[in-house]
Amino acid sequence: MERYFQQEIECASREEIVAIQNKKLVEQVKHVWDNVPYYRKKMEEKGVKPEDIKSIDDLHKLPFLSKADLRDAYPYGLVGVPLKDCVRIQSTSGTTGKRVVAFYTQADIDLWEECCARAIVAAGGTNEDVCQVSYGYGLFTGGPGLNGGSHKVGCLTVPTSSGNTERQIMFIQDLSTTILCCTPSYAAYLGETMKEMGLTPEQIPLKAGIFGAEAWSEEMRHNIEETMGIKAYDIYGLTELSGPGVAFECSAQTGMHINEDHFIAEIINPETEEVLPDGEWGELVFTAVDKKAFPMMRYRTRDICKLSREKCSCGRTHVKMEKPRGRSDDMLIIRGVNVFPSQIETVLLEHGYQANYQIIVGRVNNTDTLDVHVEMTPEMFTDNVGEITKRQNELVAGLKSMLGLKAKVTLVAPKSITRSEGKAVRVIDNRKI
Ligand code: DLL
Repeated sequence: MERYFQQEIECASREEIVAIQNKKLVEQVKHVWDNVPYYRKKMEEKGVKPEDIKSIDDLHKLPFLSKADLRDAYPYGLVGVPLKDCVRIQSTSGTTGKRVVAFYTQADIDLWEECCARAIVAAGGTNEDVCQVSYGYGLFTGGPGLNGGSHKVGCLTVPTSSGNTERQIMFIQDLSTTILCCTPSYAAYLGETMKEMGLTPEQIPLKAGIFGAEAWSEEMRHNIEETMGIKAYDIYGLTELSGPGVAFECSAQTGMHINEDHFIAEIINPETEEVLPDGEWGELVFTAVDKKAFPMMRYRTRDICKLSREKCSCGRTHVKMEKPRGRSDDMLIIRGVNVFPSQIETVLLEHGYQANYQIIVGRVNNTDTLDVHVEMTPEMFTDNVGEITKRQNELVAGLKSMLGLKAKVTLVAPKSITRSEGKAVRVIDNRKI
């Protein structure tokens, strides 16, 4: 039987959801106009006044916010309440320019943790569960967000943070952890290590995993589910909008329900900024209608995604987003061809490899080069040159048909690519240096 953390809102009718969104949007626009001069100026430049926004049908009139705005306004320029009312900051793991710093009131934290609690309950969590949070704690939102959600559900919470793989596995075994929360790449690594230790799925007490913070494929999900004997659920979020829990997967596992009572989603064409109908791929844009300390209006996530309003078997009524295909800023342009790392990963997994690879892009004589280093699995490991060449050629052909590009593939020994305890680093683009 499906269980919910907040059934009334998670299963509300479309009319109820729209009514909530309309009311909250009008209030939030007024809040931002009165308290965030940076955004008020953007509205003035676009000729929009708070009274022009009467319902979500007027959303398109509002200006967008982008990462560039966040950098411009860093650190306090987008804060919507007096600093004495803020109780926390969190920050992104971004590596370019200034990090994004997001602010929270206590109420903002409560609603964030409730969103994470909805995700944990959707993955089968109850107060009988032991929930190990192996996302990083600190500025990164993964650890604090799921920690808070786990408390709200009443799980026995094990705040291991990321890293120290042997200790993670020791706690899973000793405390009979039932729910594991971490990045999918770290989950794959934990699974691989457990397998090496000779643990079979039956010997692993876990029943579910809540994995997100980076793109991962269906094949990777199946691998993790098989090695650990669990059901693996996706969870999505970003620091600007609180952190994890903006959207989460339910038992149907056909997309993630967006917590629409807090976040209004739109899909736009990233080039023209035109709003696209449900079902079309484009850039995901969110308006956070409850968060008061860091009220993001029409925030451009850069995540390439699509929305679906098909009825869900779980009973939840909130719109679903598909697994993001990648980020528009992750997209590599190689010899003029758009390449997403997720496409390369799909080919590797289809050929029986695991998601342990690195993409190295370079430029020789003004021509882009694409090198893909892929780990062999222990089962396929060999030093037979003929066999390795055959396998490499198969991957070159697979990549050619997926991308329309010739890549150089190098098979490397198992475990030779550095593992990540947080988000995996898959791309090295030497062209920028
Ligand atoms: O990654 C928040 C989070 C923590 C989500 C733990 C889920 C679990 P940021 O560091 O700000 O926040 O990075 C946000 O990560 O715009 C996406 O590009 C990517 N991302 C997050 N979740 C997923 C997912 C956290 N499930 C950025 N699938 C987002 C694909 C994801 N990409």
